[in-house]
Amino acid sequence: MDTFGQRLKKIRKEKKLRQKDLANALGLAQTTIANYEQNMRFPDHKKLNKIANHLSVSLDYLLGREEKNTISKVYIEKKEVLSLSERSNYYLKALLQEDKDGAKKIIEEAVLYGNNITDIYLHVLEPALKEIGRRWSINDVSIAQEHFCSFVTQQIMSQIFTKSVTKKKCKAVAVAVSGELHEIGLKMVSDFFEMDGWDVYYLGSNTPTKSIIEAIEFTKADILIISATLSSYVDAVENLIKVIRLEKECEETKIIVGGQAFNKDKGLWEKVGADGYSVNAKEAIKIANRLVSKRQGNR
Ligand code: B12
Repeated sequence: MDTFGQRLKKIRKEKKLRQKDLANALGLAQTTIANYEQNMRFPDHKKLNKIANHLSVSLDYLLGREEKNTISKVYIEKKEVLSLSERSNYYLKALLQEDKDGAKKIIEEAVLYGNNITDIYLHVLEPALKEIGRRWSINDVSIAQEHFCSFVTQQIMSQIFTKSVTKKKCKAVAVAVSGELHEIGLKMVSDFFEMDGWDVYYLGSNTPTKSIIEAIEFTKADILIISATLSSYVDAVENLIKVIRLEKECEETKIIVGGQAFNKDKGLWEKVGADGYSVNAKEAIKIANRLVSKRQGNR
């Protein structure tokens, strides 16, 4: 593996640039480039990004951590550090060009620049998925593209997700009812809980009522997280909550609901008999922590 200095020199020479040319283009002194190449100095993250952009290489390649320059074709055009919404647009473009490696790089770089995983979920991945849905509804994106984008996004989420080191001793079960196949929102909420120190028993989408009740009983869950995207499953959510409320062993469990079906009608969560609701994954944690501490206070 090359060091950063060796790699920089190699790329510069491949591009037939003199140290002076590169220095001028980046607004640096020639001696700075010479020092980088001799590993005497190391650029800060802004300069590193500038160098990578100017040379059209990925950060991993520039740092000598990768043997191949895997930078996204669409990403090469960008010149500055991106905001999260710009990053979301690049992510979407890469996905729609079936550029899986490029899409991953865009997200990995967001992590490298110190963005919170939660912000990347909410402000990069979620808007990109919603835009894909919008384009699908006007026949601008095919079903195959939509499936591919969902798959890559789930892979990326597993890749960047980091569990909290501090455990809270709080347990949650996460589900969507039978028939409901959307689960990325539910997974995001579950990951947020885990990052907050919760232990989540994730059952995912399309889960039968009986299995949900069994899971609550044996995990002794503090919270049940129910996600619904399609309004046609709201009745099933209401029925599920009714059944759970009749179970003696589930009486300590608080229930929160969310997802696009509930976001459309802000009062719906109360009508289905839930204990709480929130519009997104970040707020869901606050509601759950509040419900659990209230319950512990009542004991
Ligand atoms: C990917 C996708 C799919 C994938 C799902 C893959 C998977 N493994 O999840 C597949 C291909 C299976 C699919 C199928 C269908 N889909 Co679809 N799908 C989408 C798409 C593009 C993205 C969904 C997504 O992940 N969004 C991103 C997540 C992060 O957002 P979110 O779910 O809102 O979650 C956030 C919050 O709501 C909240 N939250 C979520 N859950 C919970 C729970 C709690 C407790 C709390 C507090 C908060 C919370 O936190 C999350 C993070 O902030 C959407 C577009 C869209 N607008 O979302 C369409 C979309 C949801 N689908 C739609 C449709 C119509 C369908 C189908 C009926 C299509 C068909 N004719 O077959 C089927 C239905 C399948 C079924 N029975 O469920 C429509 C729904 C329209 C409507 N108004 O109801 C949409 C909006 C597309 C569109 N613009 O028309 N779909």
